[in-house]
Amino acid sequence: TMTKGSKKRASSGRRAGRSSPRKSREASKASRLNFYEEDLHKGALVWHRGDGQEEWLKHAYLGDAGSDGCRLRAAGGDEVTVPKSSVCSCNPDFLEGTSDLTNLTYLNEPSVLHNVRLRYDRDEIYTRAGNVLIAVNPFKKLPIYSAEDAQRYESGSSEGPHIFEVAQRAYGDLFDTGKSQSVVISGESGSGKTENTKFVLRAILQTNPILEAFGNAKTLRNRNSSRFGKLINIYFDSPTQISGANIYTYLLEKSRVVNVQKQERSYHIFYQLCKGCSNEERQRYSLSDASEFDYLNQSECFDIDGTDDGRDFAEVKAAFQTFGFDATTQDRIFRLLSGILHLGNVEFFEEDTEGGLQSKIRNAKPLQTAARLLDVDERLLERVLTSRIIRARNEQMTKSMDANQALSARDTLAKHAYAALFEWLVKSMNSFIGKKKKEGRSYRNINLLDIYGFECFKINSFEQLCINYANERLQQLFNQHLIELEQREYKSENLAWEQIPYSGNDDCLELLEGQRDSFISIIADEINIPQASDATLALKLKDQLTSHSSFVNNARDPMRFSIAHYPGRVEYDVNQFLDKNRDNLSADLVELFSSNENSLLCKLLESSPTMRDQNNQMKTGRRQSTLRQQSVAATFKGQLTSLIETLGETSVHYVRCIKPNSKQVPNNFKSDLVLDQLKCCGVFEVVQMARLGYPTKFSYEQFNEKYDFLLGSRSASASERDSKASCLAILKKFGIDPSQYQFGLTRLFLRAGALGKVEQLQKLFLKSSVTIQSWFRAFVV
Ligand code: AD9
Ligand code: MG
Repeated sequence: TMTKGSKKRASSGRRAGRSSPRKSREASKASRLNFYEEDLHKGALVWHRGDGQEEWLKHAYLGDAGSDGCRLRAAGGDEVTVPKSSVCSCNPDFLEGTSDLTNLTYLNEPSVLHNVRLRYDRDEIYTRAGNVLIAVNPFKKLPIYSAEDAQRYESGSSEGPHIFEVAQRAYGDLFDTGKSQSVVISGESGSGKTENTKFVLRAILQTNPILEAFGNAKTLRNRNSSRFGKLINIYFDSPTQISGANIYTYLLEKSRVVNVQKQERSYHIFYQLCKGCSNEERQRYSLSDASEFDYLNQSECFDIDGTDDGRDFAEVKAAFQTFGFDATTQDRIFRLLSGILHLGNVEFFEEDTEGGLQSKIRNAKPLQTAARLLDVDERLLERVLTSRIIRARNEQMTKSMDANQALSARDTLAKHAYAALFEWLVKSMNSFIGKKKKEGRSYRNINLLDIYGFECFKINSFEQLCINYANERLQQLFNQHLIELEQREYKSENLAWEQIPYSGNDDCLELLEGQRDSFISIIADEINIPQASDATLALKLKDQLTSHSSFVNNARDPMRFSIAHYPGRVEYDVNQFLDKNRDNLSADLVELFSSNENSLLCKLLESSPTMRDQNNQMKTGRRQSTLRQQSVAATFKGQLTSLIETLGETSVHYVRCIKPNSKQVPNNFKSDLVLDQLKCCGVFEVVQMARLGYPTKFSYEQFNEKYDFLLGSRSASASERDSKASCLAILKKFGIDPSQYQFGLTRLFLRAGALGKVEQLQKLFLKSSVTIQSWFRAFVV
């Protein structure tokens, strides 16, 4: 668990590693945001939190008490004298529960928290923070997602913060600006990303039963946790014509197929299959209760409260139908899944032979059943699980494997089979929903991103490192888009502007993915060293990264270290890092896959990109060792980089999901937990930017061209269009306050909402009706 304690330590650890920027940030926050004594009259309300108290409480201000203290009266009537540093200004009553945090007069932590909490208590889970939508997970069904609700956002009669509003805006902007759009939904594990994505995607929800059954699982953080990342790309021919969609997936956690920790589950589909099959299917796939399968019973958790696996299985089957998977194909999929389960029941023992320890299969039955279901030869399967063929020049030698190696070969096979099935399902769905691009057309698109959220468990492995790394990249994009680039532009345009300090996460990313001396670079080298082990990797990591400010060594345990991620510190264990990064199959397993072309398993593995490369290498006789192998981490880095590039070419709408409690229960708001999330994801800085910044920008020519019609019949000449003077005339004519704009070197900069009045006028001219529904309506399958 990311306990309060560990977070505290995490942030102080980071602070220690950092020098002035962080300090000045704290100082300026304190002076600018917290306590404005000059505004106060006697009896005015302020926030106060005493030492060791969890909540901020409202107090009445009574007066200055000298030497940095002031007198307050608590709600109970007691008078106290407290340090000013424990007091924050309170917003006026009429702002209580405002739907946009940028409206708040005082943007201090208790005020923002109070506002979000007040709304949460009223089931108003969405709040705006300027351009960012904050969504607090209600952990209960709210009556705000009906077709009528969507309709109201579509027609413009509802405007409150809502995920439908974001969808509507993305859609509207797509056609207003002609620029592709993205909706990026982020937040910790269990905060509501996938649910919000589904609301945006309502009408193509049909994709979800399949993706979720195969890619989601119960974790300690979330009963329905996404174990893969996905980007859904919807492209349009015209405003009402969706021409297709494409799903890209990122790094499925395949270790879950063979390794599940207590209280968690493997992928939903396995339990659905065991629960939902008919008697006839049960026989055909030799299925019994989930508890009969070692891959499933190791975690001692089979059911999820509120989830009916049998019913969900029916949904998956229905979705298979919709997506054109016929009965034969479904049968092959279920055979493969059952085959994996039976494979997991194969056990080994070892015998001492001349050639070393030789593993033997203890129980013939599961092997036989697995071979039958996977459509591979039983003897061949037995051989590849228990021995390895070494090819040297013209000779072949059989080398025995001990029981551990055999187990590992078995698990490797199961993991690869499942991952290949997942890849293939996505590909098949894509060929169904993705229509061919027509030549010479330019397509506009909307991207929806829903990846796995930041995770911190007691023991964290390579999967968590990848998940958290992906979140760091997204956080960096967020900072760059909303805070950094914007301020850089003000500077280059010579605006009068006082920098809003923020703590970026570039340090941490440098540690993770830098060209040299980073996790990824060290892992990439190490997997190509034949003698390397997890221990040598750990040694190198510790040796080369210790001086890094985001790296926290664990001196007591040679295999462990922590990283100071933007939401807090996470401890990782290096065990299995190397295997998980090499992620290859032995030559024998590759051979197994080419043995039967009727087997779905063989077909999938042969055509999966990673396998294909390996297979080709085998066929051409080039040995692994002569080729530099790419690590899984480096491949993932490449995928993330291209994802970020894709998003960078679009206008991004951010949704930040917040988890109000760790118990996954409704009506439970843990202030410190929420505040931590609001702080570390940059909400305070974004609101500051939105209030003080100039988000609306025009070149002088554009502005003149767009608005000079409002001046009456005169039409500006080209030279006038260029001039600041003409812009100023327009601004003045419409009574826009000079505090609301600045003239930059090349562009006019306006505060948010400055053009409200002018825009309203303009709307009457250009009545546009865009709809949320219509972009999906065309798409209902
Ligand atoms: V992870 O990173 O994939 O582990 P997510 O995707 O952020 O995580 P998810 O959307 O799966 O979290 O939400 C977790 C659970 O919270 C859901 O299963 C719902 O039970 C619950 N939830 C989230 N958002 C809503 C909502 N808007 N309305 C009702 C919700 N319930
Ligand atoms: Mg999810």
